[in-house]
Amino acid sequence: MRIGITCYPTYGGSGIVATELGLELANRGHEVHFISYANPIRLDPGIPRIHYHEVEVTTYPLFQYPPYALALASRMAEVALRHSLDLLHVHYAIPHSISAMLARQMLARQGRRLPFITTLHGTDITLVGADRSLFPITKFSIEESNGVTAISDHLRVTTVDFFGVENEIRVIKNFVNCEIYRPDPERRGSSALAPKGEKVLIHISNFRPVKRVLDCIRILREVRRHVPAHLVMVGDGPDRGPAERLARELGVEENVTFMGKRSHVERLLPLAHVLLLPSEMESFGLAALEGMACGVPPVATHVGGLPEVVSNGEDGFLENVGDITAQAARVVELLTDSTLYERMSRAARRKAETQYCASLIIPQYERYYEEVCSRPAGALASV
Ligand code: GMT
Repeated sequence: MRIGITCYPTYGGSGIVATELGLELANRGHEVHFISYANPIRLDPGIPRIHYHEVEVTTYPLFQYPPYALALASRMAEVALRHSLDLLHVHYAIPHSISAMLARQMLARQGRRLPFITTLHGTDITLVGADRSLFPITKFSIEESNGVTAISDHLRVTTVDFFGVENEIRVIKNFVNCEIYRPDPERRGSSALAPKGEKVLIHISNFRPVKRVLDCIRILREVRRHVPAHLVMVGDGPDRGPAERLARELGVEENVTFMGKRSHVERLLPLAHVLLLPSEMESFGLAALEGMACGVPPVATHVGGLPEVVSNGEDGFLENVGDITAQAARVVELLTDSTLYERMSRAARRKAETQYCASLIIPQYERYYEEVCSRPAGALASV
């Protein structure tokens, strides 16, 4: 098939899932066209069957806000016509699905069909969609999509409850490439991350408030009362400064490394012992899955879709949001009980392999594409 993919190209789970999906689809023989304002972060150049089309947005003194959604719609229509795309697959509802809807209408004028699928990732529903100014258009964008997927059962139920939409929302869970993300027990605790041979804790996120990155610093301080440990913070965002400040205030700045943005986290994860994910909300928790594929058990929070990914006490631990004492105690348990650690590390890898490998999930997207494209034209809303 010829598929157009649109996502936020910067750091963030939805962009990562969209990019990895495109790479996997190209690997399976599909032509994949990324349409976005920048090259997606994990997309290296020169990959066969992967194409990138930049969206340029005109600035004009009259425009206080550049009209990105409209420029994107124009580019989608242009790319779809020129490359005979079979469908568009947009990640994150706002504004991508509205742009896709406009592109579909533009092509319909020329007698061409261009169905589009919207994949909901979480904050597009729980934060952006929940905002009063965007609620009606988010609901409309879901209703207008030819197909809608959600990355967890939890997000599907939340979306239906919240918006009262009646169209089917197919759950296709996030995935991980189990060949690229794999354990490397020999290098776990490598001096590259822990100069003094301490145990290594790792956190990966976009450092937005919803991730509660400050809790990672507090957890580290608690853990260090029992076990020598070093915390590696990967990513960047609004809470990086406050986290650095807190590390200084708590006297653990020497024990935390802020690495900034990294595009190859599969090279760092296998070097860590435990992954921290103390989020306020996660519709899925991709970082937890990536860690698990590398045999790194997550200590995370009991929220959103995380219980679908992490089986508490089997392949990781889930505790209440903000309960630093409980989360730190779980980390200490893992770091001091090698039998427990090995059992959980193996179970985490096994879960990723048996339930979340790209080879299991990508065919679900392929079947869904076929299904949406083969529906009779009348079944395509507004076409
Ligand atoms: O968590 C973020 O701030 C980024 C956000 C995104 O859309 O980029 O992540 C969401 O999508 C990820 C990929 O599907 C999920 O793993 C995250 O759980 C989800 N984040 C939230 O629901 C807060």
